[in-house]
Amino acid sequence: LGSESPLELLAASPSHPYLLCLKSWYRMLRLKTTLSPYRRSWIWNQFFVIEEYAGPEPVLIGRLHTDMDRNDGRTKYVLRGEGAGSVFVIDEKTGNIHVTKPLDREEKDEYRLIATATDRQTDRALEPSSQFIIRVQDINDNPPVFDEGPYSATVPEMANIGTSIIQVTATDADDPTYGNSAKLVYTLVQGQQYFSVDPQTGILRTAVPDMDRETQDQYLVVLQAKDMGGHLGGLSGTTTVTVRLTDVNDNPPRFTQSMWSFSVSELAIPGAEIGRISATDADLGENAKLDYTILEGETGDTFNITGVNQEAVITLNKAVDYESRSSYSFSVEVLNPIVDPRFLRRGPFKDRASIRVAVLDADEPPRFSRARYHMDVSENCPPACTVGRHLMLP
Ligand SMILES: [Ca+2]
Ligand SMILES: [Ca+2]
Ligand SMILES: [Ca+2]
Ligand SMILES: [Ca+2]
Repeated sequence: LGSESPLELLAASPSHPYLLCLKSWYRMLRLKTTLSPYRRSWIWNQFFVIEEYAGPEPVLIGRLHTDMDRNDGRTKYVLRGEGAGSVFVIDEKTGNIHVTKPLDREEKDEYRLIATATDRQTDRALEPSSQFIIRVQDINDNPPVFDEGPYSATVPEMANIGTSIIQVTATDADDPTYGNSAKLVYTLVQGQQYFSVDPQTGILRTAVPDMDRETQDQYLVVLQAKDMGGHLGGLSGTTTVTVRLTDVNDNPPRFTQSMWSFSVSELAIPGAEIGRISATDADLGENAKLDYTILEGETGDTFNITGVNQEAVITLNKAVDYESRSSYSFSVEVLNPIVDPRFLRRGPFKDRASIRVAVLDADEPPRFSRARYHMDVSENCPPACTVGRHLMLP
């Protein structure tokens, strides 16, 4: 900086790890200083220390120097402020500043200090005191962390490719403004077959259009976030997302048999149970709701059907008579009342079965053909004489 700048910042030995850093900052400082309309005699305002660096000896950060220093030992350099005397020590004769222990940028990223140069004999200031900053330079010493994981999420089965499921977020404690130490890229470690993740946003999406809940209803996805922009040598963290498929109505109901045969005694009274039939539906809840009906036909209203879940009960609605009709045949239908138009191409969401009911002849007690009879008998009838005949019905 020449004679115009009486105080200099000098870098440590060329083999020192901080040298490059200081040199580049030194150039920036020069530029800044040149542009400043209010130039002061202290020309530095920042030093750098790479975090977490530990050597056998206190590490030299840099050196304060003033042109007023005639190298006669009269100049005394003094450091005050944050960490002065403990974290940072200065050689009061040479102006060399050392850091005494490893620093953690994630704990404290800068220290504000005040430098003073005084005449050792007169104790007068050779330069006005000036504040400067020792900035802690980031290294990539923190892996990405998924604070909210493990996650769980749901997506409807059969959802279109690219359906958004959940957004995962990892954080990285390193410096987001310097280098790539906190630049994260998301990838899938497990579940690539069915899912994709946006490398930048962490949004998990479906990657296939036909995930079927009835085949597999849950997936364990393992996601990774890697810093250094995902490049080799970056640090990584993982999390899991348990993806559960929710049901859609993609399965029609099916009777468990195509035909049932039952029998009923002609003595059975209306309301009597004739038999039970069943149907299945692989879906859940409303999508598996089954409505049963007896289809219109010659049977009329002789029978009733009442469905409860996957089972339906056929009951007698009207008395039957073996002598007038000994068997009945009719069709029953089962259907899903709520259908999803997307799956109608898979066929009608209903099914039919045939029912045959045989009426059993019963040993009926004899009945009088009439409820009341009127007969005449002559007064001269002997102790046993025929009064009349009546017909007993079978
Ligand atoms: Ca990092
Ligand atoms: Ca760091
Ligand atoms: Ca269904
Ligand atoms: Ca389903």
